[in-house]
Amino acid sequence: PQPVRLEDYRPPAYHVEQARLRIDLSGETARVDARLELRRNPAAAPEDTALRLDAEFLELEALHLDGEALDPAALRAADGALVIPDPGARCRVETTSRFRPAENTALSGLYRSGRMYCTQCEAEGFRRITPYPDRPDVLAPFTTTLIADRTACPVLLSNGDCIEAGALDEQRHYAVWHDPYPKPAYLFAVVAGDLSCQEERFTTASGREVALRFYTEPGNAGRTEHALASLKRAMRWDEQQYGLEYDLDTYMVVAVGDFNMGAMENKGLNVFNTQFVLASPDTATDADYEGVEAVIGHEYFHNWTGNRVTCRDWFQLSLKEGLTVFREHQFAEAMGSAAIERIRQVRLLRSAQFPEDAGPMAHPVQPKSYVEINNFYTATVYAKGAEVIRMYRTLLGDTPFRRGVRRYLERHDGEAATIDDFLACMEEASGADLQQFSRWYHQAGTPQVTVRDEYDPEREVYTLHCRQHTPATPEQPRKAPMHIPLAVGLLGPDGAPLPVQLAGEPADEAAHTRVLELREAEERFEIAGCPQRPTPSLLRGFSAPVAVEYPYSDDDLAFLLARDPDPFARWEAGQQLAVRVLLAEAAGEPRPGGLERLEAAFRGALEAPGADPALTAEVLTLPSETYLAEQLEVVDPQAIHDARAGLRRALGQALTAHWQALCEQHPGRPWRHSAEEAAQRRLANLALSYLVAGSPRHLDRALQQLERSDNLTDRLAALAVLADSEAPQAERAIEAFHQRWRDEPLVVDKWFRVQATASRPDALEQVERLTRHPDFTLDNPNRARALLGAFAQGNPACFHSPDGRGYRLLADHVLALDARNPQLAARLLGPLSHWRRYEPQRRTAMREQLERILAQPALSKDVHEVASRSLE
Ligand code: DPP
Ligand code: ZN
Repeated sequence: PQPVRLEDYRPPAYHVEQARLRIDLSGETARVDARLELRRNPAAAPEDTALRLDAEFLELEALHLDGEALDPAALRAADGALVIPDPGARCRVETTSRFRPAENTALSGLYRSGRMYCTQCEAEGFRRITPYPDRPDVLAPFTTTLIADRTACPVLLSNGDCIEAGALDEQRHYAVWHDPYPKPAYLFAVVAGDLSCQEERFTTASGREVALRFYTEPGNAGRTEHALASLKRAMRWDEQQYGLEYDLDTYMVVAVGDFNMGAMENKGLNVFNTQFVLASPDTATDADYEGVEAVIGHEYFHNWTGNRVTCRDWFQLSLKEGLTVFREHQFAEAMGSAAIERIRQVRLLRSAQFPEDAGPMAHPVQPKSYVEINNFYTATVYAKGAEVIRMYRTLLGDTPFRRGVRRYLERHDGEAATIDDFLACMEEASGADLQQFSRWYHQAGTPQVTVRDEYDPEREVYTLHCRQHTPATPEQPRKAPMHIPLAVGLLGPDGAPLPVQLAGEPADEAAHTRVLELREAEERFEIAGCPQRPTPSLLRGFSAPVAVEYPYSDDDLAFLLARDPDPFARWEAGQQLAVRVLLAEAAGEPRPGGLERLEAAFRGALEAPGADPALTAEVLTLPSETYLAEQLEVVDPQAIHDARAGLRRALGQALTAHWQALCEQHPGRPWRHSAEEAAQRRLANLALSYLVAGSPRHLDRALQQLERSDNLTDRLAALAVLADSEAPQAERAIEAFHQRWRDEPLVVDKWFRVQATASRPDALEQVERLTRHPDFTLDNPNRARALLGAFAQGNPACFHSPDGRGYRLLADHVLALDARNPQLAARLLGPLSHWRRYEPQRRTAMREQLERILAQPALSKDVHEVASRSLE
């Protein structure tokens, strides 16, 4: 397959002025009649006179150009597109096509999920509905007539507002929807089915009355309360924070059980994976409630950053995703605890994005080429992209930053924009020169910042020497220095925060946290007015997506953990202390006194008066096995696992009384959704897991909790502890849980996930067995991810079984899935791409599976690209 390159971008030859669709879903075969009014694009190159209508998965029945019949077969290009050589300056194209939604197992385009019909068009699904210039820089107003059986599909939805509806005959009815906002085809959606609806109203700041409608299959009615409340908070927050209001009379969200992504921001008609919209105490954990609020916010925020202003081409994906993830993060920080939110963002970045940036799939936030765009909905584009947006704010200040966002939205409203357009608005709004900063979009890899210091007691000057280096990544052997905001604080020997006053600057510019701007490969910063040698607190708030190295002593880290006023830096100090102890243990050279020091640090955190329980829980959570592996050149996952499990056991035993006390502090009231109570539950459940890690005699506590809890958070925490155990009563409890919840797909997903990630030596055999469980299916993406994705990513020791069985298991399923749902297959394949990092036996076994996959005939572009890039 040929790659698509950014440098080859050409403006579209034609614009669509009007798109009219008639979609008839009343039979097994969907029939789509499209009428497109087109006009030559004056900005197109003169030689680009052919009209290209992408098409795939469709049977083309008829094609008319300005009323005259053409033979579609004669105009089809090798990739299925219709290419009409020179249809004139203005033309009308009418097509009739057919396809079978039930056979659309790729879940891209229009397909069936359960008993309803729904769509997913991002990135290139619309061409599976009707022939169309399926590229984001072609924007059109859509009018859509949807026809279906009245009993099977009483609800008919599309983008915009419903302008007409009625009966067609005895069996069928129709609805006409009109979306006045010109949009690219990837934001198109239709839904048809027998759906329950929860409706509420929202009045925008300027007085527009908006109907908010949440649709689910009838069995899930009553589970959209939390999502609705979250949506209202998001709408209000965007008005207050950015002055952005909703712009249609209806905002609809539909919950769909079979969905490749988390959710989709289609104009006026969001389609959501059930996992990110449904919430009830029996089917969603505290973390799921937070996830729903975040994703509801994310998709809503896209209405401006993504829909009103969209992307010129898919190389600009981070223009909408990085910015929208950042807005989602801001929203979460405003609704809950900013510090906790930030810690979670960093955890995710380090466990998903850093490895990506260090592996064969590494790509810049703005990739330069792709074979299959679906492979570029990545942690780099999303999470690192969001960090880049955060850095603008850190460097420019909040007010200029918001001014820049406003300018960007005003200037490009109704247009398809580029990352350069956004950067230009930021420069204009702030007066700053961001040319060096733009490298964050173009250079892949995680910059490494090395800091050394010296202290001059005579001059009372403390000097930080900073060196930066970005490692080579595929196709980018050499990197130029980045513009890095490094937020720094200083602590005096007594723990007091010291003002950071750069030498030569007036004292009144001093602040307790200063953002140093790194621009050179090496540079130094002199800080004046330091009567004693301070301890530096570096990268406060995680001010840049970099890895910082400074030779802290263990004492320094313990001191920062106890005293740093920046909560992120405090947490980070604790994590780094744990990393040292764990890596030394994994290398077979235990750090003398390491355990004692960590135990003391944990004890300090547990006993700190007035501590925030949410932050305490974060501090007491050891770094993940993935993050630990990231620190090593050559990874032995079993050694890492054993070190971490051993430390958990030791801490479980050393602090038994503390854990017991915490378990008993559980709220005890009937469950309700609240950040404070969620933090208490988190801490209590963490305590339970340490207790059981310390001694199996505490298993009964987990069994009781499983039986007595009134909510999924506590049940699942107990279940996870039980899943690690091979005791017969634990196995019975797991079975009973399935019996009790077998009719709740989202709970059954968790049941699979808990077993896939269990810390027990036979987890691989369990997963093999579970792939044959009657409830397991590759046809449902959530289920496939719950078992196979969770196992490959969340159970490194067992997935990386040295005999290669875990790899074979994954490869078998990737191949089985490839012909049905290539997007999902490619995603599941991801963990194998890191084969080079492992010790030789595993490395070879992983490579063999990648080679075996690549040797298959008729592989999808999706899987082919991941497998071949991995082996390059
Ligand atoms: N655009 C969706 C989202 O990130 C996913 N395709 O919101
Ligand atoms: Zn998004």
